[in-house]
Amino acid sequence: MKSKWIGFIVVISFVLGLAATGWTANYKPEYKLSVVVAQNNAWGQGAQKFADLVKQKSDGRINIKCYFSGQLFAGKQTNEFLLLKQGVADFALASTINWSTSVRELNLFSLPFFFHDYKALDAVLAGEPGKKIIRILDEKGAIALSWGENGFREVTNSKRAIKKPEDLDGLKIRVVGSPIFIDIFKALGANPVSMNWGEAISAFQSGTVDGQENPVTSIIIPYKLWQSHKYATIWHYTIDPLIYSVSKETWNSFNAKDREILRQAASEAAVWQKKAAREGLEGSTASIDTLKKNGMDVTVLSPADMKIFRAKMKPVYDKWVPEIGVDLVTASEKAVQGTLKKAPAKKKAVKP
Ligand code: X2X
Repeated sequence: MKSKWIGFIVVISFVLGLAATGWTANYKPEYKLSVVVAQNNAWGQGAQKFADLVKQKSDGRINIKCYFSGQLFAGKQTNEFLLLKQGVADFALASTINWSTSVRELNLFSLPFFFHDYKALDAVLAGEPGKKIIRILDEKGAIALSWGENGFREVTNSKRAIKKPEDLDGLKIRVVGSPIFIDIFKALGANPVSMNWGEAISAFQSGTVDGQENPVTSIIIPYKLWQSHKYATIWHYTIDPLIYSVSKETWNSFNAKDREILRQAASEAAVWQKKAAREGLEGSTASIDTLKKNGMDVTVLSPADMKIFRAKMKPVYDKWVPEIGVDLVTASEKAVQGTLKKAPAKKKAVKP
């Protein structure tokens, strides 16, 4: 009888002890986080930052391992969303471009010359369009915890300076395997080829493609693309937000306290990551200077130059706006316009 009581007390103390440490039976020893790029840049480092914060805030109970350079999807980056849903990855710090073949609304960010500055992007993400996209992702099986950033995408190539659409004529440009990019570069007279990032790096080195498009601070500098490309054109033609995300199945396995920890860690990591992605670009020319210092010939398009490129994009808009959703594009346009409004003129002092 006595030993029965002792056994009972031991079991109860064990359960209470585990509850105090926050132990939950169905937690995995390791959660997998997918990242397309290496750890040599703000994107990869932002993923690691999130994993570190989660570990620290959960006292080591939630252990996220980052799989860099597309290790989880064997190179096919446009499969990332499906792999997250299938449980190959639990988490991702994902580019909207790579998910846009699974979630068509994400092509919004690839509409050419739609977001002209960070203010426009921030307004869309913080406003109703951003919230709508988060709801759509949720319906499709991914919980978006916060927005990170790869950045405005600029074009580099080994052949010539691109100042007007004709300069792109016949250039073989590597793009991500997302159809809107093929349409954009075809409309500009180039010869786009889709390729995964891993293969793209060797294609730049061997010269099997003439050029590519990616953000300056996040990709062009850390990957030292000046080693293959002499010319860069800063044209901000598309923007590439990142999504700190978790599959719905994995999300549902966490208790409320740990979900809060994940949200907190994702918003803290995102603040750091976005700042790092904008470093040397926002209110600074440091990143452009780095390109020049490394021998690149940099063309910065003026708003008037960009208008000439934008005028060529009509077929892209005609095809892709209905695909993305007219309502979503219109609401985003409104948010962008809102950022252009001039501050109200100061009232003139009334003379006595
Ligand atoms: O493949 C690219 O160009 C990259 C790294 O920017 C993305 O994953 C969208």
